[in-house]
Amino acid sequence: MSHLTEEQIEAFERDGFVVVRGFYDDQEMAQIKHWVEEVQAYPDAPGKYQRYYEDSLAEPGQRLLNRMENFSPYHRGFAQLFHNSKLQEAISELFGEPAVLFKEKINFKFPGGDGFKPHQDHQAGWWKYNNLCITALICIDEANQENGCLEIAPGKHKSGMFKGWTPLSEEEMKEMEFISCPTQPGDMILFDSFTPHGSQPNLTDKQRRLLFITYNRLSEGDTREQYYEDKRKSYPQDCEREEGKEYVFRV
Ligand SMILES: O=C(O)CCC(=O)C(=O)O
Repeated sequence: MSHLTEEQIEAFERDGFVVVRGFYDDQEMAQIKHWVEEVQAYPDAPGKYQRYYEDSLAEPGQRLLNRMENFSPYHRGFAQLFHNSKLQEAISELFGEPAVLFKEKINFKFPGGDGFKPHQDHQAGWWKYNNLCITALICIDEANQENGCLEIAPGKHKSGMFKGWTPLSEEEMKEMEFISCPTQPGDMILFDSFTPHGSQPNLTDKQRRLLFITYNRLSEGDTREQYYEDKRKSYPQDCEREEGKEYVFRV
């Protein structure tokens, strides 16, 4: 059974992304939101899932949970949502072959949480693991221009990768036009790992949570464990960091 229409597949190929409204219904979303709240409440734990913090832009000195990654091995509900599911099937339709989970994260964007400079996901060292990824953004809380929804530059995904490990420069963005993609809970945005995107800070008083689930072609291998092993070394979560050492988020 197909989960995407021909028009949606065409739009994805043309623009490098497609917005699928209401991919999950209200009942499914109530469940997913509950799971997000469960993992959000997990304690920091060295050697397990990975939790990253940021400085609040609103309250100096306050640390905010910014993102959580690699939690599906520690949560049965998410594992079922990501594997052998309608989500994995929809991504496989776009690849034209079976997809395998590469990584997953929740971006929490609490009030005062920062935005993301425009970038291509592939610039974050993903080229070491595969040639192309497709990410599904699942909207948990309404996302809009005030709280920092996703902003995307359509039609630029076929121009290859810009510089590794660095966001896009003003010069590189000269020919790009970023459009806002507001979403409601249950909406999904599918985008390719060469599609330029970013977002603004959250200047409202409510959190804005988005789930990002990334797959690659199964024919390029299952490299998820290797990716997280490498990331634990190169950019460890806050509770695994050495005191006095500086860690800088690059892209
Ligand atoms: O959560 C957001 O606002 C955008 C996230 C993003 O671009 C990323 O994590 O690569």
